[in-house]
Amino acid sequence: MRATALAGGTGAAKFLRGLASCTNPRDLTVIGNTADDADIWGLHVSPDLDTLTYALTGRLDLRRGWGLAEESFNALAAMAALGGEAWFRLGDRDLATHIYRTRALRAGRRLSEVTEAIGRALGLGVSLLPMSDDPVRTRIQTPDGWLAFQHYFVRDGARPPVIGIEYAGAGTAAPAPGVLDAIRTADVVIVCPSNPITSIGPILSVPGIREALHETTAVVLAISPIVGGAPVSGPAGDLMRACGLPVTAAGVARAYAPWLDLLVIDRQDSTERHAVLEFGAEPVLAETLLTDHDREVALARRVLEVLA
Ligand code: FO1
Repeated sequence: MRATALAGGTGAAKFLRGLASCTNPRDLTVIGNTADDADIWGLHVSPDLDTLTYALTGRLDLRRGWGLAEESFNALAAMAALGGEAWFRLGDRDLATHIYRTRALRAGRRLSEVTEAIGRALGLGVSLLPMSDDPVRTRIQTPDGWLAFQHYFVRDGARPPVIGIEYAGAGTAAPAPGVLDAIRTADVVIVCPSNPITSIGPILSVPGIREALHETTAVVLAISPIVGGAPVSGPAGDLMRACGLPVTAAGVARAYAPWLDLLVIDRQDSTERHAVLEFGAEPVLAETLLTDHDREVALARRVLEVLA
C-alpha cells in the first residue's frame, strides 16, 4: 500500500515513527510543511523537515520534540555572550544541518534536492518532500502587528493574542517536484495529527495541492490533533479560533472538508462522531495520545487496520 502523508513537526513525527515501524518505509512519501522555516544567524532553518528527518532516523530529542538527542548548545551560549540573538536554540550538531542546507541553497540547489541529500546522508528510509521549493511563510497578526511564525511561537512563547494568519508567498508558490504525483497516485493519503492552521494549512495553501486531494482516488484519512476539546500541544486552539473554527474534532473535520474521507478521533471525543459526519468525514475512534513508542505503533496499526 503506497501512502502519502501531510506532516508538520513533532506530532506528525511521532505518528510517522509508528507508521514507519509497521510498513515498508519505501512505500511512504511524506510532504513536510516549510512555512515555519526561518532565517536564524543567516542560516536557513527548516524545523519541520528536520524534526521529521531526525525522528525517522532515531536522532530526535524526544523530550523536547525538536533538535538532536544528546545535543550541546555551546555555540548558542557563545552567541548570547556576544549579545547576539539567542532566543532560537540552535544546537551545536544541529548547526551542521543548517549550514549544509544554506550553502547548498546558495549554490543554487532546490530545497527538495537538499532535503533529499540530507535524508540520504542520514539514512532516512522514507521519501521526504518539502511542500514547495518556493518560500511560503506563516505570519501571525497580533494587536501589535504581524509576526513571523517563529517570533510568535518561540520568541514570544505563543502568548500574543492572534487576530489573523496568512501564508505569505503561497499565491505564487509551486508544489515541489513529486508532491502532486505523490497525492494523486497514493493508495492512501494520511493527514498527520498536526496543527491544522500552521502545519497542514500552509501545505493546503500551495496552489494545486487542494485540487490533487479532491481528485485523488486515494482514501484520505486525517488524525485529529484535538483531544478532549484541546490541542495535544502548542497553540492550535488559539489559531483555530482565530480562523473561526471550533477547537474540537469536528473543527478539524470542517478544516479538511470536503476532501476528507475518514477522521480518526480520540475515544474521549466519541460524542463528536455525529458532528464529524456532518462535515462529510466518517469518524474512527482510536487512542490518539502518543505518549510513548508503543502508543505510536498502536495508532499506526489501528489506522492500517481501518484502511485495510
Ligand atoms: N522550539 C522551541 O520552542 N524553542 C526553540 O528554541 C526551538 C529551536 C529549534 C531549533 C531547530 C529546530 O529544527 C526546531 C526548533 N524548535 C524550537 C522547534 C520549532 O521551532 C517548532 O516546534 C516548529 O516550528 C513547530 O512545528
